[in-house]
Amino acid sequence: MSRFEYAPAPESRAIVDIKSSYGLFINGQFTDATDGKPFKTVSPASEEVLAEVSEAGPADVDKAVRAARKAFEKVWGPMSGKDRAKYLFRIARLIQERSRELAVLESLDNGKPIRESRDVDIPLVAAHFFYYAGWADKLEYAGVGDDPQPWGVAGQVIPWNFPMLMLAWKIAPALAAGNTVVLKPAETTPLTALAFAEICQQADLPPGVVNIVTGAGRTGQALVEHEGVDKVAFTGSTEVGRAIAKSVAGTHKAVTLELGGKAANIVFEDAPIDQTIEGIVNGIFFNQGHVCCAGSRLLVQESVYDEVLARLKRRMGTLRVGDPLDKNTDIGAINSAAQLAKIRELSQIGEDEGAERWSPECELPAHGYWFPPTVFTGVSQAHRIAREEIFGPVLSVLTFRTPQEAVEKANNTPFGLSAGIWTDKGSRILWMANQLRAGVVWANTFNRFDPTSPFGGYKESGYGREGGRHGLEAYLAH
Ligand code: TAP
Repeated sequence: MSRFEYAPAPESRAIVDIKSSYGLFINGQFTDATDGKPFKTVSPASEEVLAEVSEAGPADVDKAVRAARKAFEKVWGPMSGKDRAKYLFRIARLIQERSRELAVLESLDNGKPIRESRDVDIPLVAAHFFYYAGWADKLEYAGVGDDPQPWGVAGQVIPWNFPMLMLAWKIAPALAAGNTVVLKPAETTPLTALAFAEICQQADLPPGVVNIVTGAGRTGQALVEHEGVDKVAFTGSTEVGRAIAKSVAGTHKAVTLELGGKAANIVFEDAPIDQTIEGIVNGIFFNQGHVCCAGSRLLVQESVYDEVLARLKRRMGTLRVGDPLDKNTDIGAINSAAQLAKIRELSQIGEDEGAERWSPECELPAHGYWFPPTVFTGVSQAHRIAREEIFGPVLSVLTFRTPQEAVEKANNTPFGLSAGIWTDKGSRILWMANQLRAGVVWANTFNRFDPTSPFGGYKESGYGREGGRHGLEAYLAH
């Protein structure tokens, strides 16, 4: 594969003002960490250092939790739902006003295409704040009884794949329900969370209601283990989720976990073919496949296998990989060197286990972390690429003959986050949706998100729901 030099478009860089260093956001102020060294956040597309960010140690986490507790007891808890809503609406509007800047910042720090951060991530962030603002004065309808009460202080830990959207999924319902929060963004993508901290200042949110503690895994661990935290909300890997569940077991803390997935995207012979090819592409290549609910296992009915594969490969040949800030880019940069290594390793294992690997001809930039869109055929259920989450632009294709066989293969995974069904028959959609052990089932579409709709998994994909009324309920004591 050839390589070319990538330089970010200067006009896009001009609309964001990235500071050279950032402190932690505690009690309404940016402050230096008392212990821990700063770390660098880099653009995965160019490997250029974007900023230095403070790493919060246990003493800083303690300060943040205390600030959140005080704000909960003195200000946010006693405040009426109607008044809390005013702050949330204000935050939503500020996000809309700063949306262009936030989209560029997200693409720079994460590597995702600007078309996605501009048209999907940031609009959904604003939509979540608007949606939950509307709930703040209607908590008695949240389904937890007549006298719903917030837990208190929520400790929230999020991953790097949708940095600001995951923040919105966590912070908007928590605040609407009357909790205060301490949130730790992922180490590789802290910048939009810090921009959100500025937005809290702009919105005059009372100090301590939102606190942002940047750092690595140990910062997250200090947060979830802090005894002043009443509710833990985590999104990330099943491995870390398991460790968190163990650490909170037997404590007073409530917990929700959104973990990994290995979704089946199931194509029947009567599926509308053009729409289906777009759905397969969107299912696995959206956000470079860094999506917990990605359609990473394609199950195709044998009778249409040849046609689907031929058309899929043709479509993959038109995907543009490269500069995340170019509006024509379809696939941006892999978020980190570590994630790239993981994708390479699992792809090599796929080849070694006998599956056939294919990628279209594509030029990749000389610097940064890149992986071409890839499809594996001849995959069996025992292959690791059919069982493990790759979290990259890599699709494994399997076949089936009958709907029953499709269900068995789709459910043959320890995960249970999402699934997709492509067929012309409404009755088959309903039958399949009932058989599939997946929290979210899309029919004739994929990767569609909406703040009104609950999201979450079965089995090793975690427990609890985010989004919709269910997402609010998770922040209220029963
Ligand atoms: P993780 O390594 O689990 O990291 C997630 C977050 O937890 C990061 O902020 C991380 O900090 C922090 N963390 C690491 N170790 C911790 C510990 N011992 N205690 C507390 N926090 C800790 O996952 P990742 O690599 O960032 O994300 C990829 C994984 O997340 C995939 O498996 C994916 O499926 C899953 N994911 C699931 C969903 C949903 S909605 N189910 C959504 C997105 C991603 P650092 O950043 O410093 O490591």
